[in-house]
Amino acid sequence: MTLLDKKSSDVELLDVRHDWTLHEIQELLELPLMELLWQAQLVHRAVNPSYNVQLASLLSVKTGGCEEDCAYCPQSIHNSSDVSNQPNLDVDPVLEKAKAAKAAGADRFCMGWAWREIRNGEAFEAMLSMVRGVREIGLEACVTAGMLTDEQAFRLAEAGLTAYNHNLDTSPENYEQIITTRTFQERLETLHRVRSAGITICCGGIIGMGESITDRASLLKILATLNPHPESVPINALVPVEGTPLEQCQSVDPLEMVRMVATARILMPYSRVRLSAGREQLGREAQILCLQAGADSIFYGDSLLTTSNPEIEADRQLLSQAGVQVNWDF
Ligand code: SAM
Ligand code: DTB
Ligand code: SF4
Repeated sequence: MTLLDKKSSDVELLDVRHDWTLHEIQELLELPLMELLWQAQLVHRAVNPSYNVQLASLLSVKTGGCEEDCAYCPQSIHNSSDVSNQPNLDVDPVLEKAKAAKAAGADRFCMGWAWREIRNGEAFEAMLSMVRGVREIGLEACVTAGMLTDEQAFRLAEAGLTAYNHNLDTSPENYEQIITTRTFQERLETLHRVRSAGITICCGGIIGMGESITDRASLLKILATLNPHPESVPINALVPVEGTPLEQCQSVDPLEMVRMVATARILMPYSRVRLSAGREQLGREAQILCLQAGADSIFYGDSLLTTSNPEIEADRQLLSQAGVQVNWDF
């Protein structure tokens, strides 16, 4: 038996908890870095001994003009960023992008709509066609489009949707500093609807918005006490965009991202922890530390929704230098 096999056979020994306390989580976040990294590594190697990294490509299908007032978001009508309300992309060009993402090695195709909530009608029917098309191409499909009804969740599940992204963004205590047009409770209810329809949940948050360490612990506590844990947990570093109330926020210290990723890995051993927005500010070494500490997914492709992401070629080099395993099947 190789050392790696031995590690993977340890998987059953991992205790998956849903009763984490705020105090325990804050203690993890504040551990001496070496100790935190060691604990995260033990979990990460047990569940993912080959360091398999999932590649998720993102496309904004409906950009700008959103009624919500999220303070970080350039797509909100309440903010004066240089992002205008664009018409929805049609089904065919979206599926062309999905094919290109597949050809570049992506595993998942995530589509975003800058909406407060999904409304029935032509745009929703197109969303269902996009989901079916992405699945036929052989990719996992993820949608992020705000709140939805039970029936809409059911129809998305029927179309084959793999995951629905709906972030909590920050702690319940800090929430009203960031968003006032939708409550934290509404977010939890959306997650419940998605889960009840049998769709996996992609849910995480953002750091670097002026929150305290206790706020970060509190956000992680809500995620880690969901039962089951969200299957994907995106950890975003704020991309401060001109025209948003958070444009002046200082970039987060890359080691804060490492700490957040490592703690998420310990709390939610089997979830995909996605190193999400803000990778351009991180640098190669910090990203590699994040991969070592437990990140097992990245957004892959030259753009996020309205902002840029590292170039595909740079990411290929990064993943190869890190020595992680990627499902290139081209
Ligand atoms: N409108 C939908 C919603 O809010 O659920 C979907 C799109 S929204 C842009 C998806 C997520 O992107 C947000 O919840 C937030 O976590 C993240 N995001 C948006 N702008 C960001 C920024 N400037 N920096 C980091 N993350 C950001
Ligand atoms: C997530 O947590 N981050 C992604 C995805 N889910 C939808 C979006 C990041 C957006 C960054 C700002 C922009 O490009 O507009
Ligand atoms: Fe709208 Fe989503 Fe941006 Fe908030 S994060 S303003 S809901 S697009």
